[in-house]
Amino acid sequence: MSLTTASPLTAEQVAEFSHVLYKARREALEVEPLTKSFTDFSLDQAYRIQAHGIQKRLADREKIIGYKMGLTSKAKMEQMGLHKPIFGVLTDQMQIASSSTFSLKNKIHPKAEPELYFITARELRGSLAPEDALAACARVGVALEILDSRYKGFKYFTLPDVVADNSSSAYFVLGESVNPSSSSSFLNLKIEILQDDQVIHSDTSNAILGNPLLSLCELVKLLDEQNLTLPAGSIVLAGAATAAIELKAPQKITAQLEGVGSVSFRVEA
Ligand code: OOG
Ligand code: MG
Repeated sequence: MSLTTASPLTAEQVAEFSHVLYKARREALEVEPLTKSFTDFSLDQAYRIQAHGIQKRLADREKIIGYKMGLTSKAKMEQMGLHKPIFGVLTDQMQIASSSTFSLKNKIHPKAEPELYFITARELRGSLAPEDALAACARVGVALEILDSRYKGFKYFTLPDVVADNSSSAYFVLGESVNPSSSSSFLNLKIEILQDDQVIHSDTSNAILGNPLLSLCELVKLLDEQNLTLPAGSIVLAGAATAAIELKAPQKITAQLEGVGSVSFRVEA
């Protein structure tokens, strides 16, 4: 299965595949990876399927409020067996208030992971240096991302499959944040995920591409490849610093970022 020889998808196939994933999400059904049950396709084509799925959500009156980066740490690359940063789109329907309760009803197989987030103060485009990214950040904070892949057993095997599925995104919770006056605001900070107040995974913020600002730069570069810019006021999840943990009820999930603060939610059946 070589990605370079994948034949282009027709507009009908893009619409069909995005519909399969849309229906799986809405009905909390698992589906086979698209590259397994249909045909092989490239990463570029996967972003077309992702964008088509986002258009369907916009038609459902959702609004784009930011982006998530994925596979930006070794721990995540190893957990998923995939080794290249990717992005997904965040809509307002995906955001959950901090300290709220998350129901497992109508979910497939959700997992949580600890992340840093940025809120940008101005539009960003093209190729950026970390200092440019820093200068454009209004806030940096700690977040929990709740992933829920639409693929059977949370296994998709190929990057195009996960990208088509909006990079497994489902929900996210933003926690405490600071005004990043310098990059020391978030370099080399301990970041942890806790289950019922017990630390399950721990690493440092540098686990994210060596410097989480590089995740923001990478997102802007990936968007530019599709002639897109990152609007001012966007929320950007930088990608998990550690592996994700499965959600089960009852459970309390917390993420802590040294010197910045924490975020948590409770899981109910
Ligand atoms: C892909 C999404 C990865 C992250 O933070 O690395 C991601 C997945 O794990 O299914 O969100
Ligand atoms: Mg993530």
